[in-house]
Amino acid sequence: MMWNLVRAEKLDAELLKALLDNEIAAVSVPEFLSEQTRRDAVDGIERIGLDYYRDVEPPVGRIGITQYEHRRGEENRRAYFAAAPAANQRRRKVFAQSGDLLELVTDAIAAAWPGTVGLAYEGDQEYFAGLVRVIRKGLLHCDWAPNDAPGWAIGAVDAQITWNVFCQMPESGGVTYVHNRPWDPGAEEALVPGSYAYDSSLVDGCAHVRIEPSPGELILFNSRNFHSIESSEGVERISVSSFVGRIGSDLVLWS
Ligand SMILES: O=C(O)CCC(=O)C(=O)O
Ligand SMILES: [Fe+2]
Repeated sequence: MMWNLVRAEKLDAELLKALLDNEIAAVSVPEFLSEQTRRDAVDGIERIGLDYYRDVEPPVGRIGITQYEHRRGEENRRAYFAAAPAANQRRRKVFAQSGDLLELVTDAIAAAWPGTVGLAYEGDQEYFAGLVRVIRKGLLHCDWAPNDAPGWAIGAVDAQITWNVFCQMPESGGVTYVHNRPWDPGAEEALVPGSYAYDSSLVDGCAHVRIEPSPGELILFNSRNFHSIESSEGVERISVSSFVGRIGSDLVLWS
């Protein structure tokens, strides 16, 4: 298979395996959400309202919590698991009218995958998954739990993908770029001090895909690959997402 964006009507095991093994760049399921579901989701998000990330520039609005922000120290880790059940409850409330988008995507993946698929657990403590975000611009970064979450249960994944369902998109901009450049220890040399971003020289000469999401679309890609989101203006770019990691033959979800 070519390292390209693949359009599909639904997910299957072959596509998921190709993503996990970085044999294809991304999978798109256009019109994953019906127009009614999409509108109900946006209404639910607007009713609850957004918070903003601490110390992230440009600002990223969101509903939910992230492991990434709690990655350093035992106290932060405890705080993440203390907050996760309420954050999962809040997500269910946001999507009470539309149907829980995390559940929709989990079901679509579970229907495709031969192993177990579900929320990640740390012993008997659940992770949070299903982050709502408003991204004005996303700098070059990757999401790779063995590096971001050593010592956490998710740190044991041997492959990681991210899914995003797009609830609202600006008329122009907001394009996602995914580069065929998986994280390796050498990449840390390109980390910009005091930021989550990496220097763009890291992906010079690497193949990439340009993804222009439409409202209602589901996009999945291998998040170990470096990726960025072009700036957008006007109507907010609203997405819901989580990571999916492979541990043995099982898939676990978290944000
Ligand atoms: O919003 C996007 O297109 C991608 C967001 C992102 O960085 C991720 O899902 O890991
Ligand atoms: Fe990301």
